[in-house]
Amino acid sequence: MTTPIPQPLSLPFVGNLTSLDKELPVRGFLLLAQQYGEIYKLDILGATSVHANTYALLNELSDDKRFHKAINGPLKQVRNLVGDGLFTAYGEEPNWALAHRLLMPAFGPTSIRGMLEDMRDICDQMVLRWERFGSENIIDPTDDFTRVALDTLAYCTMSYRMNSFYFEQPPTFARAMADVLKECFNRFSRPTIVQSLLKGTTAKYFDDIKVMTDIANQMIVDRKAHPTEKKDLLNIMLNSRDPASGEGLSDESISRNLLTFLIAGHETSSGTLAFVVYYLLKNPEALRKLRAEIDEVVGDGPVQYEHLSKLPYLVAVMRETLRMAPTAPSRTVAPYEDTVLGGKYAIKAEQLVTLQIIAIHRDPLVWGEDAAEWKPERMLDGKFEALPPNAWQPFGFGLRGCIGRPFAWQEIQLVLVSIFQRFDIFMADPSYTLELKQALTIKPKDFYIKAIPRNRPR
Ligand code: MNH
Repeated sequence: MTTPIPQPLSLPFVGNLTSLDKELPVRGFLLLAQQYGEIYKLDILGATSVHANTYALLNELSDDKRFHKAINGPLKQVRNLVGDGLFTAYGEEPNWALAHRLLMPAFGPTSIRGMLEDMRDICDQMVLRWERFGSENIIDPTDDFTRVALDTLAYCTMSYRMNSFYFEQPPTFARAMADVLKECFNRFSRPTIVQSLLKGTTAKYFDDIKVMTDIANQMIVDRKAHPTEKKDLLNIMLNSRDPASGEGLSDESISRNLLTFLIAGHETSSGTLAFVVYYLLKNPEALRKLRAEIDEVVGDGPVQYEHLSKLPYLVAVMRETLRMAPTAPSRTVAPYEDTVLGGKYAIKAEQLVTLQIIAIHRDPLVWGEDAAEWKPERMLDGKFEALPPNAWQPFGFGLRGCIGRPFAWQEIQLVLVSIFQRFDIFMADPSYTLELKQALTIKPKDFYIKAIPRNRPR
């Protein structure tokens, strides 16, 4: 016997459109999870989506044999830019498997370790900026972290200097990318009829896509004309061959993946940095503990690779932040075949099922009654390792899980250590409490800080 999946009252023509929160989708989904519990479905303009909100369902849905990643919504629009690049490829597209095999080692520990100096180059630009700003200047950390993340990616993947810290306005590439991503989101939210009327908007969208694609293609042409020994991702992609078939990546696939790393890697990382700073400022005791750990392990000299594995409290802070504020707040899968979920909900083959990770990460059955509180201690002393399987999932799952995780982890650690080592940081408005903004990812909204160079006793 199966049970029907609950659904909010559906209106003629628009279905459940009114249940969506257009400005801040996660807010709407969290509300629906409170109202409907573990699962609900929505009909939006004729398309049905099922939404899962508990750990039990997440664990069942984390199974590459029964479910595959679905490319839908804004993600499908992102294909206009990067096509079958790793992030947006359909699982059956041959370039996904080839790029996955060839790129896994490129994102392995040795390779990422080799990028530390390039990451430091960019991080130091931000630190210097904050130092020169002085203590009275108000800093928009979300904005500066976006510059760090984007510049780091461009530099580490293709040795391209975006130089975001040198300009008030974002560089052409960054501007085009921000506009394209925003428009991907808008295109997905608009009815087709409205979309077809927006000729100018569409033309600009494809112009921006061309701006970005031209830069990536030019990188490949330049590198082929002037080869270097550097082990950036561009060289790795140009030189890798599949051991089995001897096949390499086509120039088009390399270009698409270069752009994919910039897209998949910059907002997720920068949002995480901003959330960590927010939670630390809200929890002075945690900040004090982190400070003590950094002072003891790193001191006031440059962060070395060896330090990064000796910062358990920092790791707990990052894990807890990604639990409370997973910057990619949901992911969508579909079953290969008709199936039954949770022993009672019938799901047809290829029915979209969205995992509301932000809601699932607060499931009291896993995280306890204080699940809605930020407490890094719950990730310490083997407690993280003892979590039930798949309970913590900010980086997705399985075959289609995040390939950039070690890259992001090292970069975030480097930036956090560098700023808390050197600055006393305060909220510009001490009464600020977290508000979110959302495009493809979530970030803190209207969050501002001050950074005062630290006066440390020697
Ligand atoms: Mn990342 C996939 C989260 C940093 C490159 N990433 C994913 C997924 C999540 C995710 C979730 C799975 C999405 C899905 O199932 O639809 N990623 C993050 C977070 C951070 C992050 C929270 C930082 C914090 N990601 C990065 C960085 C890079 C990167 C940095 C690149 C350097 N991510 C990817 C790519 C994929 C991905 C590429 C797609 C992998 C695949 O499908 O084969």
